[in-house]
Amino acid sequence: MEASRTDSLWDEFSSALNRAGFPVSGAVDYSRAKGLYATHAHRYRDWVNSGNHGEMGYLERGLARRLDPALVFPELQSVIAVLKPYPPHPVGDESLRYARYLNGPDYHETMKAGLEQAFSELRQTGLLPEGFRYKICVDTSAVLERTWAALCGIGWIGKNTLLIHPVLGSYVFLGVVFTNASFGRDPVLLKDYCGNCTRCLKACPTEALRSHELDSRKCISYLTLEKRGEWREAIPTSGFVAGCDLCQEACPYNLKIVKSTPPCDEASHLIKDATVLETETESAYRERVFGTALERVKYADFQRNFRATPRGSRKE
Ligand code: B12
Repeated sequence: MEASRTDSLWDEFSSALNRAGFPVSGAVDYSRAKGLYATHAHRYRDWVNSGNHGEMGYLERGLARRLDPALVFPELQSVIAVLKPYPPHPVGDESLRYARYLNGPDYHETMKAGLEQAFSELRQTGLLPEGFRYKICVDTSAVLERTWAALCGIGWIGKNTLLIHPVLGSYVFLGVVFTNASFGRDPVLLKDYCGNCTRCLKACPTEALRSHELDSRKCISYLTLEKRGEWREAIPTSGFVAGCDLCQEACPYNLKIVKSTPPCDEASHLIKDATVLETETESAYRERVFGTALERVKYADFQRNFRATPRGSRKE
């Protein structure tokens, strides 16, 4: 396809994505990004080989597919990346809190629905290329979402390993779409604006972060969300019963967005009343987390997290 046609095709896609709730999107042709992608996929391999993934076996099992994205989507021609901000305000306080991304419906569903909506609109208006096929990946496939998002130019990878958008910060979900269409686009790398700042590294009480790399085994988010069973040693949970935002809270790019975003309600499934959690049964827990991203955390592990916060520090 000639350059002006692929440019206008991408303009149509990006407008439809914007209307579907994704204020920032980008695209890159796989053939043009392959070399750069490979560098980061190799970093991923080294990261897993050094054991940084802890017990997240799916990260090990998906290694070959991450090294070769065509194994995930054989017709791969281009990759689209989108971001969607989530409420940047804290949920709870230092005695008992949840990571912000949990404050709302399950993002796997909402991101997928938004992307489907954009493609359906493009189909209805006859703007989808003939034979257009795609695969939506939101935490659901062996795909390096942050790497693709960075290659599509929708943010840079910060020292806390999160994708940071210069205006929207890092309280954003990512979605990646593999497609069989070409948009004729080169990788666009945003400048890394972290500079000399090391606030996120210092904010992590377990020293899980090295610059641009995370040791999951020490990360409170991993320990509260992904690690099953007993913790080998006590961790300072800082009140987090599910997930952790300490390395994001410290980021200057997020301080700005918190100030400029009006407060929103806290989802009712994020119970912060310690007396309720103290006696919550497994069936009550399952009912409250059903259909939310918190469903990933099993009852026994949620109770483990809850009980790890020193009772005395709780504000009743
Ligand atoms: C496994 C996982 C975790 C693990 C490991 C996290 C980690 N840092 O690796 C745990 C459970 C700890 C975790 C925690 C969180 N997660 Co998580 N997680 C994932 C998942 C499923 C895979 C990430 C992965 O492959 N990690 C392995 C490392 C090595 O890969 P990577 O982080 O992608 O890093 C690569 C890039 O950074 C790249 N790279 C580095 N520098 C550069 C520079 C350039 C120019 C380029 C091109 C690439 C590049 O190289 C690295 C190696 O390939 C992704 C979804 C997905 N499929 O990608 C969500 C995802 C990364 N998580 C997400 C979120 C929201 C979180 C939490 C904020 C949740 C919370 N509040 O508790 C925390 C943040 C903790 C942190 N500092 O990372 C979002 C991140 C959004 C964002 N703005 O970046 C994602 C993308 C899910 C989504 N679809 O929105 N997560």
